[in-house]
Amino acid sequence: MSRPETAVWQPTACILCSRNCGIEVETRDRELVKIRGDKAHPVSTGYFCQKAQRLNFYQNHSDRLTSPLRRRPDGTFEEISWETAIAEIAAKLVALRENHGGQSLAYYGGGGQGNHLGGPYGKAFRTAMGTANYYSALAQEKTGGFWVDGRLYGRQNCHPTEDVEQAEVVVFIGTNPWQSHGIRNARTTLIEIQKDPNRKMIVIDPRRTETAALADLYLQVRPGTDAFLLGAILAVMVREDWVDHEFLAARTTGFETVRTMLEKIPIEAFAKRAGISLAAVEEAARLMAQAKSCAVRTDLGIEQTLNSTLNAWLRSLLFLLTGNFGKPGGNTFHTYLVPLIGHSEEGEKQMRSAVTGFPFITNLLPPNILPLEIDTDHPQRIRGLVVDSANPVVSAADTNAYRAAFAKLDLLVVIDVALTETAREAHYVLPAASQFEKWEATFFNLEFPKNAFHLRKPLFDPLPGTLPEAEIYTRLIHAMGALPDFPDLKAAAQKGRLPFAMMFQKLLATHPELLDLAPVILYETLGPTLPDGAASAAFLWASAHQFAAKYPEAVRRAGHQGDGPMLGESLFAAILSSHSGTLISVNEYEDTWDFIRHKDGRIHLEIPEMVEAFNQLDPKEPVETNGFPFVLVAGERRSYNANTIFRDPDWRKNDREGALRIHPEDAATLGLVSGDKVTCTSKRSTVTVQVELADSMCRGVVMLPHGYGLEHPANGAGRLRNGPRINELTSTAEMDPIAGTPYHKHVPVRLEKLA
Ligand SMILES: Nc1nc2c(c(=O)[nH]1)N[C@H]1C(S)=C(S)[C@@H](COP(=O)(O)OP(=O)(O)OC[C@H]3O[C@@H](n4cnc5c(=O)[nH]c(N)nc54)[C@H](O)[C@@H]3O)O[C@H]1N2
Ligand SMILES: Nc1nc2c(c(=O)[nH]1)N[C@H]1C(S)=C(S)[C@@H](COP(=O)(O)OP(=O)(O)OC[C@H]3O[C@@H](n4cnc5c(=O)[nH]c(N)nc54)[C@H](O)[C@@H]3O)O[C@H]1N2
Ligand code: SF4
Ligand SMILES: [Mo]
Repeated sequence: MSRPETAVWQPTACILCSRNCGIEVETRDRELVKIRGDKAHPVSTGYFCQKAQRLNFYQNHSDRLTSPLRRRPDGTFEEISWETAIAEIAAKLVALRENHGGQSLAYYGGGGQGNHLGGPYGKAFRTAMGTANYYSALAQEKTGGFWVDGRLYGRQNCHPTEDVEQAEVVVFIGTNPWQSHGIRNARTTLIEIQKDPNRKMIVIDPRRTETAALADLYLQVRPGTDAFLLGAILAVMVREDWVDHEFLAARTTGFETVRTMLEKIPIEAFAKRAGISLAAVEEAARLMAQAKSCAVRTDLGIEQTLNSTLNAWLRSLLFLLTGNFGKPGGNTFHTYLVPLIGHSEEGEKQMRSAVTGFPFITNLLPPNILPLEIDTDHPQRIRGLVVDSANPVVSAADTNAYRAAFAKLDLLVVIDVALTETAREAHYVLPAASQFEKWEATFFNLEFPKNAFHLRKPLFDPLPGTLPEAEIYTRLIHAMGALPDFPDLKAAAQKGRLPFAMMFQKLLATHPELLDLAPVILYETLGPTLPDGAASAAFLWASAHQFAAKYPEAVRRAGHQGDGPMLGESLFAAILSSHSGTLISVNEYEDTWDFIRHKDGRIHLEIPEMVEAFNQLDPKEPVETNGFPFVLVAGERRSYNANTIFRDPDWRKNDREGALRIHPEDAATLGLVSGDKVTCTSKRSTVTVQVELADSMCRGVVMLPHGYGLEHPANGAGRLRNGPRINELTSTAEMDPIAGTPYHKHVPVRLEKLA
């Protein structure tokens, strides 16, 4: 094909982080040739970062899969047809379910940074498998926070977001949005805050990050001590009576317990334990409490470390005690078109994993326990696992434990676009169409007061041999005998959505057991009637109706019209036709209180388990290093890493080897200069890395980037590994007791210079 005279720019989104910025792409053949921000995207409005420029390395590389693969006894793979693959996998899943119960099956992944449209199909597939076992990367980071939200607000999916853009004071704790983004149009937003003399930025991070360099107040916290620091800040607020009594009285319960708890602590000793002066703690408390508005944004730095769940409670108390909730520039809830998470009951109805008895949070189990749930003689162990859109062999704690456990499985199926490290362990590998080859969407729609949804149209046909997840799961569910045919519904769909809606509602009313299969039913019935092959978006029709029924005013404020079901129809029509994304809801701040799910409509500040954990904090200096004098932060976000989404190291424009950052004085004691090689040894293993001296580091702390250690074909023969595989160093045992979130940011290590 010759290149068209005028470039055709097509809208889609970047798939590298939760922002999913709208982009426009100029394509040639199957290449993404030029990329620019899409000004029509309702949230990102033209913004995008340097990583998006490299997206062609995701779309086109030599590890793309083009055929289902089956492992031979000698460990090599053979190509098989889709028919064979689906039939054999389905038969094996059904046999495992019948012989050992659905409990013996599990599912891992179900959507990365940009590909969530397959998620509901994965859920239907879990129904067919008869299992609730769902492992997800979200349980490597956010589940402690979700659990806290459940207690504070009544349901684990009452999720607060942060209005960084309007806040007078912005607090970033354990996050580096300059590199990781996570907030809207991060770099522009950060620079705006920095330039505005009336606004202040507080950053709490052991490394003077790119974000910290812009801060008005930077607190170089010792790794793993945020609970002490946040406790000290909160205690100052209470001591000075810098709390919002009006808000606390009107909206919350349990303040007295929290106050008593905070009044008891030795503030200066807590501050000292965190490596921060009392004056700086007082200044932070004053800035947050006295601002007209203050928003708190936290991420992995307090989640993947000691006291993960406790940290989530304390950070919530920062905005709740100061009354910075449900108002502009504070923290607020948001709507969800398709909920990213659910809710797990506690108490008598608490669901637990079979072997370790670990509780589900938001219907998820933590990857840290998965090897233990497999690699055991327990009769209810996991024997069959399906992994979709994840690479746990490198991205979950303890690569070697994962490998050993996966070798024990009767069946491991991996659905991915690439032959990953996890796929190499599988019995079957199923090739998915890439995110630019199918209809896609992200469910990271966490904005308030204006929330948006972006259904993306494919840029290309599926690479020959690949299928979208919707089709893969539907075929599997059929082959498992779990999906009836619905000729009448199909016929009704051909006549129009109104007759279809009536029949569909009647079907679910008479067969409520089909509710969990609704996405596949809609895919097969309504799906074929949608324009441009958008069948896999069919379940959004139901989502749009539910959403419009729940938030009619907010949907109308977003510009959609109609009453009753017509509002849902017009929302769905807008989602289908606006290829750069569309506003779905515009809320008023008063709506915040309707999101609370406690019966009394209040925020319950007191969480007994958290009060107890807080009371156990001991500010005395720990002395034991047990031969591991450094704390390794395993998994920093930098300018050229993006989880394990890119496999070809040529995508990186710098930091090709993924250097170990170390403070120059620490380096001097080991006789190291930048570029030297060292071994980095933890309790679990040793990796060899290159060092980079960095003044931004704090003494005693070293950092390695996330997402390295992937293999790629070498020129010539064999495969090469690019950079350190950090999860060889981490341990499944090092995790939060409540949420099971790993201590990736707190790995004790020693370093030795290589000759
Ligand atoms: N460039 C890039 N961006 C990404 C990604 C990527 O791979 N690359 N991944 C995306 C994903 S999946 C996620 S979840 C987000 C994560 O985004 P972030 O959480 O912002 O990223 P990290 O760099 O992992 O960790 C944030 C900060 O925590 C600090 N930290 C370490 N230990 C501690 C501690 O004990 N206390 C405190 N207060 N801070 C500590 C680190 O120094 C680091 O600056 O990034 C997303 N964006
Ligand atoms: N030590 C340490 N470990 C960490 C972290 C850390 O900071 N330190 N960070 C953690 C965090 S926050 C996260 S989110 C996880 C991320 O780790 P994972 O949950 O493993 O997710 P990704 O690395 O994003 O892997 C995405 C996979 O999806 C595949 N993929 C891409 N597009 C598609 C598609 O359309 N369909 C299908 N089926 N597959 C697709 C990619 O090829 C890749 O294999 O890592 C965690 N692991
Ligand atoms: S990596 Fe994140 S911030 Fe950068 S363009 Fe992609 S989605 Fe936007
Ligand atoms: Mo993440």
